[in-house]
Amino acid sequence: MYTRVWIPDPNEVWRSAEIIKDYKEGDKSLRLKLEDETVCEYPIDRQGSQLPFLRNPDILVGENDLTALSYLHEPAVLHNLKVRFLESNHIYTYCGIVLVAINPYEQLPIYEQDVIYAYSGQNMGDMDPHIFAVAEEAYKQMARDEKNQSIIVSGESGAGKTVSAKYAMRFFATVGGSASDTNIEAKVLASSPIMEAIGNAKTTRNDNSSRFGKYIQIGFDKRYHIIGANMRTYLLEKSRVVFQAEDERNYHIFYQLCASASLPEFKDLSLTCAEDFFYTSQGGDTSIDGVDDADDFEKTRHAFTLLGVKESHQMAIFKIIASILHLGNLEIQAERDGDACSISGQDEHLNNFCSLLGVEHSQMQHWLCHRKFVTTAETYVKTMSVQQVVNARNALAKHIYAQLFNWIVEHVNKALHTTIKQHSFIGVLDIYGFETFEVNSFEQFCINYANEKLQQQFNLHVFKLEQEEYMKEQIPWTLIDFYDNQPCIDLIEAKLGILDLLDEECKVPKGTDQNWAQKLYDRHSASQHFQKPRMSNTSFIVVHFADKVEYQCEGFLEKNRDTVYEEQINILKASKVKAERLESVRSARPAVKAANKEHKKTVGHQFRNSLHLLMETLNATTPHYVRCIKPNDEKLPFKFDPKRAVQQLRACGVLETIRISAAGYPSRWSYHDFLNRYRVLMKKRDISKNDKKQICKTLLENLITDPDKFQFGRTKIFFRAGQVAYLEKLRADKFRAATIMIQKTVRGWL
Ligand code: AOV
Ligand code: MG
Repeated sequence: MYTRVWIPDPNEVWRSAEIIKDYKEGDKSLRLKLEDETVCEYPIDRQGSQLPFLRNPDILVGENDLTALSYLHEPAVLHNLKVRFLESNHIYTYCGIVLVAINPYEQLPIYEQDVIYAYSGQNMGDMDPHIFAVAEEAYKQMARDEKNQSIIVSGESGAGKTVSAKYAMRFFATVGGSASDTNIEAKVLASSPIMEAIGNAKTTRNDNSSRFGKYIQIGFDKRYHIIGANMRTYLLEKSRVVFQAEDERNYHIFYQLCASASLPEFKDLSLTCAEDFFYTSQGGDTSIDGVDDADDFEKTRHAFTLLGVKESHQMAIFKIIASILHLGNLEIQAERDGDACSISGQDEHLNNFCSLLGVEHSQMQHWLCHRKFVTTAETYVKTMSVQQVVNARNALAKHIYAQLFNWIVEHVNKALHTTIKQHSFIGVLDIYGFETFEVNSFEQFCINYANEKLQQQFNLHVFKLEQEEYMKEQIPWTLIDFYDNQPCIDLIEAKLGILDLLDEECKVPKGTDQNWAQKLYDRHSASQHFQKPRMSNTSFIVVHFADKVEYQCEGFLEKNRDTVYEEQINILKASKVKAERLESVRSARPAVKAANKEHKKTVGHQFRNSLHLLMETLNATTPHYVRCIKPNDEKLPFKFDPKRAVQQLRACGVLETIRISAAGYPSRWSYHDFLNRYRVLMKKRDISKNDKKQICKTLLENLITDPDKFQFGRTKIFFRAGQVAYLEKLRADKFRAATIMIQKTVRGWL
């Protein structure tokens, strides 16, 4: 039998081949036969260190746990996932403790209630890999270890994180359904459509992309029934409220409301279709294939009602949403030489904005176009240019939306709150995935920074767990090093790192994005994770664990400061609308005032703190990891693009986990299973012995000469990578020899 290998391929990433001439030391190439029977010479360097990766024996292909593979390398992992996905439509595969989930882009009949019941109470290894199996494992461990659990879902934009998180929550709602009639499970599930309406939007990557991070803790009582939940959210992408790139949309709720504008109860909102508003039409296309915004709006309202948000409060929410749309349509006219401008008192959108929010019309008209400056000596009012007015107006719109978002989160939390004592919780983390666009700004920087932190949490945990297993099995083990992304995290968050320098530049009165860029170049050019692009003085590159990303500095300072003009806020505060939900909009901290104080916290600073808190929380729980993979960019069902898949496997740390496993003992068999499979390699007199452990020892010491290749644990035998393949070959040879003998005998008879 020829040695089967993988060679690199520009399209398939890895391609199968056979070495048809034995390799001798000093050979400059290998003679290979490809699958299409062509023969080629494959160049290798003199030491033979570039020998191609070896293929796994066929018995291992299609394994539902990648760590069972004997050769653990990228081509093996990719091939195995592909075979499972394309040949048997299996979207889930384990990679040790990680569940890999490939987005099928097709509704599969694997999520019904009876499937939940089938997984409930089962052991992870006994069933096909599934998100329900991971959820069950978390539920079981919560009870067994009396410890809080987390399900951490990651993967790039559109990979299926939000869908996975929802299925996990559905599992808990079903198996942890309470006996009482509080309907708490339904309420926990109802939080999803609400949060998606106000925090998800269509991007070029995903029609339903989460633009905020979410950690929802589901609380259980002593009998492990759901008693309530609490949600924490992370940095909403506010810029989307006022700007959408081509083919993208604003938050769904705007379109849902516009699609229902003709309903009699919404007459006062003075809305028309989404094409008519600047804040909802910049992306060009206001619709999403397969989505009916009016239908979805019904679902959003229903969810609000289920959570106990009164009709009057719902109406107040919709009024605020509508007011933002009117704000975006103001007609701002330049005056004098362009250093002043005005908005007509007749502007219908200004009228609508003011009446919807109950704010004073002439005041608003004035302060949208003027700014007050306070110095120690005097207070004076200045006019603003059109651009300044637009910026201030946009800042106000973003501010109102963000306050509304926070108010709704608070309200959802109130509805899910319980006074019953919580025994333990399971947290489900669903954040925005790592992303790179044509133009990357502050938002992408924060999103990718969050993913960098999560990756580190993952590395530390996987290593710790792996090494603990060796201790438990009493395997001699010296702690080993692993790839640590701490240097990249330091570059971002340590003293005088990117965020620190950004905060400093924000404090300098005449600070600019450009000056900040210069300071970054001066300070960090030596860092391995930082690069200055050759052709640009206004951008910088961070070498993230997942990919290199170039960030445009323009706008960082403004987004980090996040200021809104005090005068505009003051008018909102004086709003005559008495409904409670405006409270938060009115009592919003006037950012300018705070900025004048020295210690106003910047967005970057707050985000860093909230991530630290998140890590603390996660580290205090037992984590369960789900890694989602997006198999193609066209959103086609069961299409597997190996290039895209491999890029994500590299990025999301699945291959890292494999590497970690490869440094240790990736394959393990219980003594019992090992005997069953390799009985054929044993001598009769050895098998008759009673001590299974001893039989295995005798056998392996005979078969594998290098004692470093295996270890005997308390209950399992541990193998280094490649050993199971070797044993499989011996086993196959043995069978072949037996077959030949039988054939000879039979021939002898004839
Ligand atoms: P994301 O959360 O990972 O992206 P989603 O969970 O929103 O991605 O998934 C994107 C789309 O893929 C969904 O709207 C579904 O159409 C489809 N999909 C995902 N998982 C499944 C599944 N298990 N079965 C069927 N279809 C699925 V982002 O939020 O953009 O990072 O910020
Ligand atoms: Mg999502």
